[in-house]
Amino acid sequence: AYDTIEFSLRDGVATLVLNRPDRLNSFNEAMHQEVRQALTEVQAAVEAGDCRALLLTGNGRGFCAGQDLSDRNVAPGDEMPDLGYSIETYYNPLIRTLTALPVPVVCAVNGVAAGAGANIALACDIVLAARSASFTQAFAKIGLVPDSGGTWQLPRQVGLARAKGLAMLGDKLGAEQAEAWGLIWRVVDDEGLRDEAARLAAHLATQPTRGLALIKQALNESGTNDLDTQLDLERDLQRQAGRTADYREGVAAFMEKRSPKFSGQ
Ligand code: T3D
Repeated sequence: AYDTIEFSLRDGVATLVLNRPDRLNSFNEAMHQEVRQALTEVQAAVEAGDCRALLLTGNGRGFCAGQDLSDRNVAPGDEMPDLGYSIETYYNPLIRTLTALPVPVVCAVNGVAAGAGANIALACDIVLAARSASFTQAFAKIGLVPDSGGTWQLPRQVGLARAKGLAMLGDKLGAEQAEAWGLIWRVVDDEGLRDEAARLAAHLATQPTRGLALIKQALNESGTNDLDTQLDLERDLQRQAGRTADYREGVAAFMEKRSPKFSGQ
């Protein structure tokens, strides 16, 4: 029973829907708490083998407009909020949880993704966006710095020139341009987005998910490793992957010319 989100776990897929549509699903304290609680449920279900993919999306015409600014409107002379505390307590743990979650995280960006909302989407593993969706690093327009990993993700995904343009101008980047720039996986027609994302998450949940978790780890760590370190990491992860039941099943199915049946073990 959540108020600001919808959460379900079915057939190995956890679905978390941001649900404050009148505020474009911006984060207030209650939504932070509920998202955290739902992700704790996801972590437990992953450990129990009951969850093999997570789908994140939003209700209404926005995906997420970042921080709810009505909680930040202070009169001159009043004490300013400590945004570092908010980042440390809420946004950073959220990004760390999504990044470390050992199952694929699919994000379906159903509308505008602004501020931290944009960077939460970019922290997911496979990002689909509705054709009408857009991404904006809105921070600069109110005197802030991109957070939630934006200053790390953007230069890696689109290069420094485009990262600086996006971060300093805060313009809306349309979904098709975001796809063309390599910021997201794919654009989907608006009306098909939710179904397509659900299909993709359901498909991933039937795949060798321990292997997928190791792929996620390898690609995430490649952001800071040199080639030598990455080669060593690949060796170690391949050793682990090579001991999974799903690897044995994958090879057996190939040799027997049949479809594999993966268990996530
Ligand atoms: O503070 C900390 O804890 C530090 C962490 C910060 C992380 C951050 O995310 S900072 C950045 C915060 N977000 C923004 O600056 C984005 C603000 N919103 C916008 O720039 C625009 O709303 C959008 C570009 C996202 C969408 O524009 P548009 O024209 O499609 O919609 P709109 O009319 O501006 O918004 C619709 C409604 O949602 C509107 O309310 P109303 O007039 O219908 O009653 C608007 O006020 C509300 N809304 C949108 N974003 C927010 C919001 N209300 C509160 N906070 C928001 N972030």
